[in-house]
Amino acid sequence: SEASDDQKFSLSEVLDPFKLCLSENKEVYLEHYVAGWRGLVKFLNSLGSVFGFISKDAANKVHILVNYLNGENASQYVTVQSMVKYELENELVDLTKRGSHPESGCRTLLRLHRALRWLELFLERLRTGSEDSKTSAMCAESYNESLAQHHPWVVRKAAGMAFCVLPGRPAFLEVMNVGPPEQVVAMLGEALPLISEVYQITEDLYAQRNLLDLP
Ligand code: 1PZ
Repeated sequence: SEASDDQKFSLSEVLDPFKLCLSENKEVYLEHYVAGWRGLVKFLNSLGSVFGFISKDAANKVHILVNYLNGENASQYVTVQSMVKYELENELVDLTKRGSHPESGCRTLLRLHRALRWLELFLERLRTGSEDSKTSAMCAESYNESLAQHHPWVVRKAAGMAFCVLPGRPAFLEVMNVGPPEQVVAMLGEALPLISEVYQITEDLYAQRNLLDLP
């Protein structure tokens, strides 16, 4: 590749932030959560322009959250827990239908949160798959079990077509830029439980507050 080192994606750019996500009392730091997503967007871009419509949407959501992180109410956006509390108490969330807060932190993060479940399922399949297993099938199965349930037909159709052009497992592990396959597998094995925990904590919080269906 001709890309210089600082442009080249490495899997640790995604996994390290997710490792830093949890505070001592198990709150989710928004800054690290968003940094993990930045890494994912970069990775998706490195896979080619077919994924542009996906990475654009994710990048847009990352951008919305970064604006809150750097905005005048930044101190309310330190953790997902504090964000939820602040936005709900100040009626900054459209709860049942789209209204005056179409880009609340809560609804924006919910979209990434649902996609994180897809990621968890997909990376687990990638980790445990054999050399000749099809990443496109792993990707589609994970998608159908998670995100697809929240997407209209036209998005599911487009996603399905994008999955078809994914490279095989060896090439896929290669673009993650970690080293030999065993090393990628080890890194995934170490990071996946942490991603799961971040997912579960967010899921429980959203369920408790009745936010899982935000428009
Ligand atoms: C490695 C291959 C990557 C496959 C990615 C699998 C996910 C396919 C998702 C297709 C989403 C396409 C376009 C955007 C849809 C939006 O309508 C929804 C809902 O947001 P709203 O319209 O309510 O504002 N957006 C999402 O569901 C967020 C999707 C983020 C996908 C991120 C994928 C991360 C990939 C990481 C690569 C390892």
